[in-house]
Amino acid sequence: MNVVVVIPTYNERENIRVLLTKLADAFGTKQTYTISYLVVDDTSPDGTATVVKAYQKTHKNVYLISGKKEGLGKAILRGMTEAFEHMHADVVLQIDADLSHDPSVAPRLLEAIEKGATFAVGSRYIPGGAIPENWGLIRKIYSIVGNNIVRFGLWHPNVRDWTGGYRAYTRHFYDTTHREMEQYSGYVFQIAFLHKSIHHGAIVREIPFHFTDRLYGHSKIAPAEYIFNIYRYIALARIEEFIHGSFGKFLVVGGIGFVLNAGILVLLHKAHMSATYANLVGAAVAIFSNYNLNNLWTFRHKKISGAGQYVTKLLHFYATSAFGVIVIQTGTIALGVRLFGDRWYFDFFLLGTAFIMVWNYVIYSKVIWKK
Ligand SMILES: Nc1nc2c(ncn2[C@@H]2O[C@H](COP(=O)(O)OP(=O)(O)OP(=O)(O)O)[C@@H](O)[C@H]2O)c(=O)[nH]1
Ligand SMILES: [Mg+2]
Repeated sequence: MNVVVVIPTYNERENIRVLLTKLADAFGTKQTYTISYLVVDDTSPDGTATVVKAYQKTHKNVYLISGKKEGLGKAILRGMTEAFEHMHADVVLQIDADLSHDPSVAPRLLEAIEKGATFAVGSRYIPGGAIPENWGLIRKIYSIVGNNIVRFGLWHPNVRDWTGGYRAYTRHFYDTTHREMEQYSGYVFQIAFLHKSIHHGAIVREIPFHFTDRLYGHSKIAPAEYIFNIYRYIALARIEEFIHGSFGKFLVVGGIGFVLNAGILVLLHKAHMSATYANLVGAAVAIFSNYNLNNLWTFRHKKISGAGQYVTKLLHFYATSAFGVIVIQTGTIALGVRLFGDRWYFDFFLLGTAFIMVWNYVIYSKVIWKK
């Protein structure tokens, strides 16, 4: 495993040497992987690069790239590009230079990757992790609430720490997301990268660590500046998921099924088949179409394959669809007509249809196409 530790720096003259030394101590010499360090400095006016260059004289595995200041997100992206495209990294470990991220935890992040995770997250919010005790109450609340807004807003309750930049990940997530990532900066960059990686199948493992305040230098990130962007990211991501996600596709597939069902009903009825039988044929064809289109498109990320599975699930699908139509939809009509009279039958047909849509979607996503 070829690991590149990416360290973004802006005015970290007092910290960078200490960090590099502590990381080297933490990894020791026993590890089974090769480790290089890549400092991504934005031509810090305090001369961080000079300190790094001096350090390089005695440490051959330390690299430096310098650029103009474009913010933390861009710096990390530049670091990833260099690491994955030019240094042939399999894994990037990303860590802040200000010693807020306890370097002794770094080997544990890599261990998680070796054990099968593809995205290891240093976490302040799981047992064993912590935010600084000396933070004022307001800052603590701010940090905890902020992370929970992201966690529940994006609806990934099992991942706790979204904004800390202490992580290790495999190259796949760089390959699949780096083009989109250019538009994000600051905390939103950290959130978006983790979120998009999860969408690309990341196996996330959180490793606890104690976050400490920086000892030297100044903070470059003004949290308030990013709050609006975080909300915007969450809102846009959710809208996009809704439109492009499985529910939208499920509706399109259902629409096609509806057209098939109605078309066959009308055609066969015109050919003198009784409406009941004609509708049964139409429904059977529509259900078959729904099953295959949902399998190939709506839930293709959880596609059913193999003949045995395919047939079993098809039978389940027919059974749950029949239950939906007979019990839920027809039941709603029967109950409605009984309570409110026959003239409302069509309204209850619509209500019953809405109920089956919910029923079907839940059964499809939670039972039939369960991962
Ligand atoms: N290359 C580069 N690094 C940056 C930039 N902004 C921040 N950094 C680095 O990114 C890391 C995190 O930035 P910090 O300023 O510590 O942000 P923070 O952790 O939210 O704030 P603190 O409360 O001060 O720790 C540090 O290593 C910074 O040196 C930038 O524009 N370019
Ligand atoms: Mg910091």
